[in-house]
Amino acid sequence: MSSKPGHLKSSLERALTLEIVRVTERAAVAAARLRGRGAEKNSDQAAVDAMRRELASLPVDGTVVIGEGEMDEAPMLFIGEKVGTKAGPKVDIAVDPLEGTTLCAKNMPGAIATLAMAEDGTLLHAPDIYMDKIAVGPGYPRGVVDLDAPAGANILSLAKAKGVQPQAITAMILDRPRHADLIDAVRKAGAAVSLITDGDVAGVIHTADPEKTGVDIYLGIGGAPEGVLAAAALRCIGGQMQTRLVLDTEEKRARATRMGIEDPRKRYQIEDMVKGDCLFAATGVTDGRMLHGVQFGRDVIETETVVMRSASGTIRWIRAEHRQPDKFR
Ligand code: VTB
Repeated sequence: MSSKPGHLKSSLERALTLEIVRVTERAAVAAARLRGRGAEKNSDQAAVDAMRRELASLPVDGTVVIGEGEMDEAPMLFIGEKVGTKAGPKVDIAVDPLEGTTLCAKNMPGAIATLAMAEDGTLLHAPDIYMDKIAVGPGYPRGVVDLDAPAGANILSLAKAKGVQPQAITAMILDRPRHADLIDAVRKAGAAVSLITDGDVAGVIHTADPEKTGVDIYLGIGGAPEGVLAAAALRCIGGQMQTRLVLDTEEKRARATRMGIEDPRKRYQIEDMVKGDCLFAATGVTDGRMLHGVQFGRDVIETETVVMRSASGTIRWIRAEHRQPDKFR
């Protein structure tokens, strides 16, 4: 089942699922060594270095489409950087080696190392700007919530579809002053608000399993790159997500145009952000609702990773015990 260099396969090879786990594990361990040190830049850099090193040996012909920034501002994992051995399928890669740098620096819950991979040319090339997002998990009729509807109406519609009172709905929202009205509207509709300080990739993913996470809906404005990563995860698990880039200045509109975005007002669905088959992986850096963080034992390092594949819809939770801690150096 190995593919020849340059050969484009219709679906991503199954074996790559485990390969990408190694990549997010390495990044998570590197960042976790600096947990709680108040060192945002250093922990991010450590995660970037580790991820880049691992990506170099991945059997793909990859291009980073969501990365650390545009070429002139990021020396590593910049948008457009080629990664992998080239002996494998042509793929788009989205990375956030440390999603939640502040969470890691303060050793607060929810920092992850994450990566998505999709067939060549199928991931939205989103500039590093804001994106308005709404997401719910699987099992609801299409269009149950609408990015352009008032928040209260979305809560009521979701509650009805779930067969509960709005009081039984919880919305997850980033704790930012820009969300004051949104938070008010959700509470007025009767729902509870679960605030997070950072980490909206995980925030969106929480909606996929409300029984476990207690989160029914994700709402609000966060990073666009994080939006594409989250969309890749939901493409694998199921669920609905609608987004729109926040292009509120001429400069941002110009950047978006340069990245190939033709309609600045476009409302994206999951399949507009991730057009084909994809894989998604995330490893916990700090403990979170979704994943345990890295644990450093005397002779063993433990990691927990969730990895998903859209072609089969399989979600694997991989608890790894690394017994040669030196390999992480
Ligand atoms: C979110 C969150 C990230 O940025 O995307 C957020 O998921 C949005 O930016 O973890 P602001 O902080 O400006 O609101 C992060 O917090 C950091 O990348």
